[in-house]
Amino acid sequence: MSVYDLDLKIAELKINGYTVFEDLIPTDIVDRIRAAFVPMLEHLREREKEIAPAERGDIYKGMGRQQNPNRYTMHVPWIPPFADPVVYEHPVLLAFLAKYWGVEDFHITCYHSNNPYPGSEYQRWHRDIALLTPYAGMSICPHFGIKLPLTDTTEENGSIEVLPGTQYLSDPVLESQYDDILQRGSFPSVHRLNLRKGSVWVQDPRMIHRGTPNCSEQPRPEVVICFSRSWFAVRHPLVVRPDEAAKLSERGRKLLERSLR
Ligand SMILES: O=C(O)CCC(=O)C(=O)O
Ligand SMILES: [Fe+2]
Repeated sequence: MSVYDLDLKIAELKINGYTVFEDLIPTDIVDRIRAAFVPMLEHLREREKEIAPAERGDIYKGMGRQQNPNRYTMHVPWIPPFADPVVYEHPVLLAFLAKYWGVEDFHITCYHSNNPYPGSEYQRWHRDIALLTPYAGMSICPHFGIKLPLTDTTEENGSIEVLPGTQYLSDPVLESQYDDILQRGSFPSVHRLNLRKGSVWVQDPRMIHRGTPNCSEQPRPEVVICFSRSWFAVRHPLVVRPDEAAKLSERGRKLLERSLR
């Protein structure tokens, strides 16, 4: 395994609003997740012919929606091969989060995915979280998406586009205007995250970003495991079934203690 400079990675996350751990997960594990994931996503796609305001369906068969044309969100059930401790208990990721937050008692709170298909379009520029503190950018974020693309992400297949540094921008007047402002103004730091399969990236959900058109012939699935401080509430909390809970390691049980039913 490559060695990562965690202090430097934390500085990247703090300054840019994201950081990438290249080649963190063996690609055969990513392929195994993808092989089970895409059929479930296809099932959802067959069902979700219309753009829907809310996610629906059975979590084990494909709970999600068509969010924008040919772009699907889907919750991921906490079962193998999707829930793999090689990913969610990765020592580098856990050490990184413990170092960033200065505590060990953070939790896994959701498991979700973003999946542009051929024919998807630009999303609006957005954050994934409401402005937490208007007029005051908090230096520490209590909630992160740990994101694992299930394929290489490229200009062709709709890699995400980011505007680094905006995680601290806290002007409520600007919140509804990013699309217009970014189209008309000059923002040279805008760029795409083109990642090799096996890379994991950490996203500060406050950083402004958007999905882009997938012009390839294949879907571009990406799963996201949310890690949160113990006091941070999420909208769609993860549920871990008792039979899966019984298989957890001691660390896994602590990470998932809010989700055990
Ligand atoms: O993965 C992508 O293409 C971006 C999706 C996204 O930002 C969202 O749906 O909130
Ligand atoms: Fe987003």
